Amino acid sequence: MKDKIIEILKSNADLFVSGQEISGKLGITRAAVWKYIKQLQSEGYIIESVSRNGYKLTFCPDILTYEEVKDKLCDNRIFNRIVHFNTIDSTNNKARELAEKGEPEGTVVVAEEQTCGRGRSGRKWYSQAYKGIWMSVILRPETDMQSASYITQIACTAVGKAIKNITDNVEVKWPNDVYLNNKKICGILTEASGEIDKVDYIIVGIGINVNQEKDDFPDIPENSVTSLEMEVGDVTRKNLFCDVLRLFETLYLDYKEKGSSEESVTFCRENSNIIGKDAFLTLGGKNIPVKVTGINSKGELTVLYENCNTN
Ligand code: BT5
Repeated sequence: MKDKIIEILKSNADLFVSGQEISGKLGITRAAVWKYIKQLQSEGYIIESVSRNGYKLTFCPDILTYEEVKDKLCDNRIFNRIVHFNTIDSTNNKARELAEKGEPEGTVVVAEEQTCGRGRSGRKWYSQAYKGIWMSVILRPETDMQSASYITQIACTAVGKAIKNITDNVEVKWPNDVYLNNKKICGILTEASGEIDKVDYIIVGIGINVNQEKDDFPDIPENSVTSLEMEVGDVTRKNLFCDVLRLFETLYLDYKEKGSSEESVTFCRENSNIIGKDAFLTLGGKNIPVKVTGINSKGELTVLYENCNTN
């Protein structure tokens, strides 16, 4: 009901709409309208209320509800269904739960705050309220498990390109991080379910730091993580959220319909911050020193051992 009230107020931009008109249109009492207006005000909407005139919307907050992003998502073919939470444990958990129940491809789960945001191997992911974009998308490509790595490259590219539209010096750290000015600004957690040769669904969790300050990352070494606020100042989360989804969709549909992943593999290669660097390859519990030589056309990292060149 709240979204319907916002819709009515938005369609009367800068005009007062009477409580009676809203209650008549929605078939609810004027007292109920008032209750919803109060809730909207507590979410950050500024709604003037003047007796005998009614209500006038003067400001919309930077939140990621369907109502706030739908205009920018209306041309999307798949990423146009938003499931929004104020607080949730992890958007990846919720997306998985929905996917298990048959939720279709393209559903986007997004939360203003995650209480148990996680990275790979259960590592903690800081996801404070309104400070970033915490989202997970459900994909159902007709392909095998191997494709999950392409999908991570596609997500890195979408985020990388969206941030490049705001500022320069964006890099990708294979396989799942985006860096800005040599500091991690985004992490991606891809989780797949199905058989080796047939994916049932893939959940791509994306965390992008937007409004954090230095003190928001207490256990992480300074200068290894950052946010857009720390690097460039104020960025509107809802615009960035929609940009990422639009770019992601274009790259994903190219991959799904034409089998093409060249654009994302090329982006990750050209903007890589590990090609040419020394690294360790963990094999059978041992750390083997290697030099990273590139990213091949399958999106895999290529490395040089002491005596031979292998994937
Ligand atoms: C990742 O893991 O980078 C994947 C993070 C995915 C987060 C998204 S948010 C939406 C969705 N729902 C979830 O629950 N998760 C996904 P990994 O490569 O393992 O990196 C984790 C490490 O990054 C941690 O051990 C910290 O050192 C660091 N870290 C934690 N929070 C961070 C943050 N907000 N920004 C940058 N680095 C962070």
